[in-house]
Amino acid sequence: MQKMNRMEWDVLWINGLLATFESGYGLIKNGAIATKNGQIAWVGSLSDLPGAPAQLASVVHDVEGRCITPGLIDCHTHLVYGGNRYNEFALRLEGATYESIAKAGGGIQSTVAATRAASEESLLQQSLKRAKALFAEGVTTLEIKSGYGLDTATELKILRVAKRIGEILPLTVSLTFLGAHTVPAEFKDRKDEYIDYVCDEMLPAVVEAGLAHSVDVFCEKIAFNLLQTERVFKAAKKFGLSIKCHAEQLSDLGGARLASEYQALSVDHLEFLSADGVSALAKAGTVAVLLPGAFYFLRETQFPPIDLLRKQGVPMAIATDSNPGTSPVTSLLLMLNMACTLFRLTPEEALTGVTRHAAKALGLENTLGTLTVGKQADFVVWDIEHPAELTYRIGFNPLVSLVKHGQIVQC
Ligand code: DI6
Ligand code: FE
Repeated sequence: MQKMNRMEWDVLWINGLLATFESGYGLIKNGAIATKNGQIAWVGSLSDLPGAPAQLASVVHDVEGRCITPGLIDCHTHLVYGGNRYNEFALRLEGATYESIAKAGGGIQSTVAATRAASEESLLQQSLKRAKALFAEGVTTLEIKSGYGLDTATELKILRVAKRIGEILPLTVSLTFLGAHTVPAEFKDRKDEYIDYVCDEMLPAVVEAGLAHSVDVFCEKIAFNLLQTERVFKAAKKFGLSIKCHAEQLSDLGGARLASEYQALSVDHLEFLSADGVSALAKAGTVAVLLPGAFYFLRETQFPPIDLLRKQGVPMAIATDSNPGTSPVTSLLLMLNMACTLFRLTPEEALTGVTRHAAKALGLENTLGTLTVGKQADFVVWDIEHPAELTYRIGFNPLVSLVKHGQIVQC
C-alpha cells in the first residue's frame, strides 16, 4: 500500500455502514470515507485505511455504526410557484377529474395566475420553505422546472428564483425550462403559435440568461402533441440543452419514444408507457422517472410498466414531482415508501432511484449519486441499521448530519 502523507485529507468519517450505491446498495460495513477539497478522497473498510485516523485527517468523526448514503437527489420538481390549490383537491374528492378542472381554466392556469402576480421575493420565500423541507430529509441536489409563468418575464423570474435557492441553501440546483407546460389563456386555441413563442422567444431568452440546463415538455392531450413536442426538442438541441419529457402520464401519446430519439436524459411519469416505449428507452439509455406522489394524489389506477422496465434494464429514478396540482409533496422519503408500496419497487431499486439513477436523470452521474472517489462529497449520516429502513418508515426522519461539498451543513 502506498504510504500516505500526514493530514492527507480534510475530514475522515469512520465506523459507518456505507451504502455507496456503486452497484446495488454497495454496502461496506465498518467503513470509512474521507473528503478533500469538497470531494470524496477515499472510501473503503476502516481496516484498509493507510494509517491511524487521527494521522490521516485534521478532523475525524466517529459515526458509531450509523449508515452513510450519498446525498439524496430529487430529479423532478416544480418547486417554484405561487399560490395554493387545496380548493381543487376538495373538488376532485367530490368527483371532478384533473382534466375537467384543467379544461375549465383551473389547474395549472390558476397557479400561472398566482405565479405571475407574485413578486420575485415572495416567490422566493414561498419556494424556499419547500426546498428546506426536502433538504431537511437529506436532499442535497434538486431539479427545478419553470412552467408556471408561460410568458418570458415570468419564466425567467421562476428560473432566477430557482437558481437563488441553490445559492441560499447548500443545494445543487439543476434548472429545467418547461415553457411548454400548458397553453396560457392568451394563446387559447392557438397552441402552434404558443410553441412558436416558446421556441423563438422564451427559450432564447432563457439561454441568454444562462438559466437552463434542460428543456422539458408536457406531451399530453391536455397539453402538447407529438409534433409540437418535437419542435421544442429541436429548438433545445439547437442550443445544446438536454431534453426531458413529461410523457404517458394520462394517455399513451408516444412522447417517451420521441424523447428517446432525441437522447433525452429522462422521461417522466410513464403510467401509460407501452412495451415499444420501454424498448425505445432501453435502447437510448434514457432514465424512467417514476412519480408515485402524483400517482397517489390523482388516485390513478394505471401502473407504470415496472416489470418491463426492470426486465429491459431501463434505469428507474424516483422523484417528488413537487407541484401544487398533482403532487403537493415535499418528502422524498415518503416517495421512497410509495415507490415500494404502490409500484412494488424493491427498497434497493427505490434508493438507487434517488441516488445513482437520479444523478443520471440530471446528466450528473459523473459527479454525484454514489460514494465514489473523485465525486462531490455530498452525503448523509442516518440513524438507521440498514439503508432499506429509509423506505420502510413513514413520517420519520432519521437524518443525523448532512454533508455538502465536504462540509457539514444545516438550514
Ligand atoms: N404533470 C403534472 O403532474 C404536473 N405537471 C405536469 O406536466 C401538474 C401541474 C399542475 O397541475 O399544476
Ligand atoms: Fe412534473
